[in-house]
Amino acid sequence: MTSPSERAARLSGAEPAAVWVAPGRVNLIGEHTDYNDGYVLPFALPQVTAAAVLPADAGWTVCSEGHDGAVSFGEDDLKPGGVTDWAAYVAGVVWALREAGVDVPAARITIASDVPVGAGLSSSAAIECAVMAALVDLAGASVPDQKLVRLAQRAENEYVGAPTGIMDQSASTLSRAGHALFLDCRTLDVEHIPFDVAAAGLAVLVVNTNAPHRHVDGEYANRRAACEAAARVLGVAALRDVSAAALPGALARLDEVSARRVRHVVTENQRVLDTVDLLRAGDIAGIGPLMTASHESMRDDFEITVPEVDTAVSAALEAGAYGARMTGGGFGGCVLALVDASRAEAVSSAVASAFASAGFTAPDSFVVTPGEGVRRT
Ligand code: GAF
Repeated sequence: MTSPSERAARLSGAEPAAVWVAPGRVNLIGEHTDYNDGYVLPFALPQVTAAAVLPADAGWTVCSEGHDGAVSFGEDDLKPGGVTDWAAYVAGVVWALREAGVDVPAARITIASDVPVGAGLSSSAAIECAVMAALVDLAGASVPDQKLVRLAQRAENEYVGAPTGIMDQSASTLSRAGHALFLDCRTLDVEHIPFDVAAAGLAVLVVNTNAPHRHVDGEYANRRAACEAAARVLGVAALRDVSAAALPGALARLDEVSARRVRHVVTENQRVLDTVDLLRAGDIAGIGPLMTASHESMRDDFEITVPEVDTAVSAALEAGAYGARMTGGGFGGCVLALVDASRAEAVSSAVASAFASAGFTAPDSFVVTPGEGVRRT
């Protein structure tokens, strides 16, 4: 099968001026910590979205191999709500760049992708980051990476209207092959942590549960609002400012549900830091229990899992995974399992059997290694 960049170039109908690809991501650990100014540890997937761009006479036209017909928009549409549905991710990028003073030339933009959509693997950020890099290139502009990340997040938050944090755009832009991206979401400081699972005889298995996303937008916004409300009650700028030592005192000041939300965020931040310490020491298998503890915290305290992901985690652990957890925003999506490389098939089969017994739609499983962030092809 041809690559997304080849397909995007072919669909363009003429030789593109530039083709950029940006990856989806998995998050090794650190869920719902990004909008609390905390820590995350994602890595880029080998699967990418490609954006091919060609200069045009006026306005912007977007085509995607995943959607029939082209969507065109002009300057008058460059306000939140001006373009809706899938093309909003592209219009939002044009809008955010222009808001930042980049003179985005008229263009025809063609998209092709291997990142599964609706699976919590950050297909939205992959589109945003690929289109942003391609348009900046076409404009002949120079924009620092951290600024590109902020602008892509702005497109998603303000133009598309999804109140997400900064993790996905950071992972898609800043990741390095063979490394996990340790990101401080307050400062945007990054450290590339070597994550060579294969050299350790291990593998990261992604199980796409294929569970339909349930109430995902409303529930995500609701969790974010609960965290921000709790931070106000506790008198801190963000939950990042509640240390593990201060947690018992903080919990005593909150109602029962808010206390569980806060406990997830504070303990999850600590788990990211502990995971990074273990990886720095070269102990990859040692992070397994932290992954599983993260899952239990998402299931019991943050309440963002669904039966399919809980079943996938339990089945993977029973089949010998070192650790397993849901990755991404929740309410469906994918599970990561850290396994011996030689056991990847067996764990994948065990999860499939557990799904069949439970009457769930069959899952898809695949092994991933950390890929490179956004790049020109
Ligand atoms: C989604 C969001 F887009 C991220 O910002 C992050 O909050 C994640 O859910 C949960 O960790 O992917």
